[in-house]
Amino acid sequence: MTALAVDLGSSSGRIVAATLRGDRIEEVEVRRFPHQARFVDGYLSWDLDFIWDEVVAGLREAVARFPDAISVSVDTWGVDSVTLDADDHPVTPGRAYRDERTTRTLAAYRKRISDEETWAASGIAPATINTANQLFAFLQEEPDAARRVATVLHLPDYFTFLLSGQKRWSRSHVSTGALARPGAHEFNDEVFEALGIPRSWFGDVTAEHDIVGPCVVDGLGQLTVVRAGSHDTACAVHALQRDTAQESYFLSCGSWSVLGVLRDEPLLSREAYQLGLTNEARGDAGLRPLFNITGLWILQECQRQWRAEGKTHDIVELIEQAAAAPSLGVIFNPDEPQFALPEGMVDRVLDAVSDRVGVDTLREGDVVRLVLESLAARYVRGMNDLTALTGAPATQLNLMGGGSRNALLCQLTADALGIPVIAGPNEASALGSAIAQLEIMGVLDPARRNDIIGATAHTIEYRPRG
Ligand code: LRH
Repeated sequence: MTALAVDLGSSSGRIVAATLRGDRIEEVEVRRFPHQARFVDGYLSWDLDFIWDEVVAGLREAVARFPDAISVSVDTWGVDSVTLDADDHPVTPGRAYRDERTTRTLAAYRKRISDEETWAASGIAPATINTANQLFAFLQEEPDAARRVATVLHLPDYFTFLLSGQKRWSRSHVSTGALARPGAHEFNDEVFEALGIPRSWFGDVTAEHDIVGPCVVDGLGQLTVVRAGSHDTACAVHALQRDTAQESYFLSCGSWSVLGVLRDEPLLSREAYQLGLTNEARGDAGLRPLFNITGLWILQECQRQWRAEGKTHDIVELIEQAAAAPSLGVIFNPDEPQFALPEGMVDRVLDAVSDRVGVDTLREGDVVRLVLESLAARYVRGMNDLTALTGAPATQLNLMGGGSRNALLCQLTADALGIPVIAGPNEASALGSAIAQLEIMGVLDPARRNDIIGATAHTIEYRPRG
């Protein structure tokens, strides 16, 4: 039996066919497409129609190649949503979380609800990217458009709606937006009221790991649409081999570095708030308290700049050069807001260290090493904070997602942490989605999950050097 995972990241999307064969899952990437937010009407926006066309084309290709495909589930990056009019058409292009409108409206937002209140109301770290901030900015800056809105769907729920005709508000994605109570089992009406966001735009929070209904798209009628975890990191942690005797610490490494731990209850202490922790939900009933750290986006943006300048930008070559480059002995803090913005990233990175090291002669490999060492140092701080909050020391860190293919990053992280890094699976979100789908469809017994992950994920252990 084959499950189809539609895994949409903020720089690329993929459709993966995952077939259960004995004690392992065989994955085939049927389609992958790059995409990027662009300015429309002065706002950084996603091309939802382009993404949807790619998803449908990928799914049609997948059912042609895998006639035993039974299910499909969509997961996406966090916090973004789609505003729909009464006829269910998007009112504006899908606005992107990196747009600076939420910075412009932040002071007004904080007058309505302070950072402490956001944390107390949702268990989510206050951040300008949060869905709550984005909808507030939308109301402030585009009031005419806002008047035409009948429904707001979170991004994966929008695509699930197009696939199935069913509108829902999936818990794991909802949890990223600061609109729900801690634990994200229900929306927090007080937040809606304080910000003036019409509660009627949303229904109730929907639990996941459930069947949605038959796929209504032409040619895809054999598929059952399921909710295997709507947020990409929720799917990724479903592909984490769990040792119930120890805390499961994870680092999901893509454009973002999502560093967290699996828990049943949120971590809601004042210290957790001060450290910037955020309590997001899993696809099952559990939680994943974590730090959202600006991650390989910094490197992706450097590559974009180098490509435009006609310099080396191939990731394999860059990592080789970085591995051969000596450490500069300085780092920068990836949490600084300038690293979250698009464009001119190489200059920003160099600016951040130019008072401590000569930057004029630095080559691409030196910059890549500087970025990776800075990320590794940030992970150390994050792990120290997490273990202080849980009270449970870490014996290893499971580094999953695309970053697990970056051997230098894995090794530098193991060296900096002083504990082994278990790298893989690299397509963690797609694998987690597929496992959950097969479980939901009754094809796979959840008791076999750890063994299936072990047999499927080609993990590599990086031991700390020195
Ligand atoms: C990673 C991620 C992360 C953040 C961001 C917006 O893809 O989901 O957890 O929420 O996207």
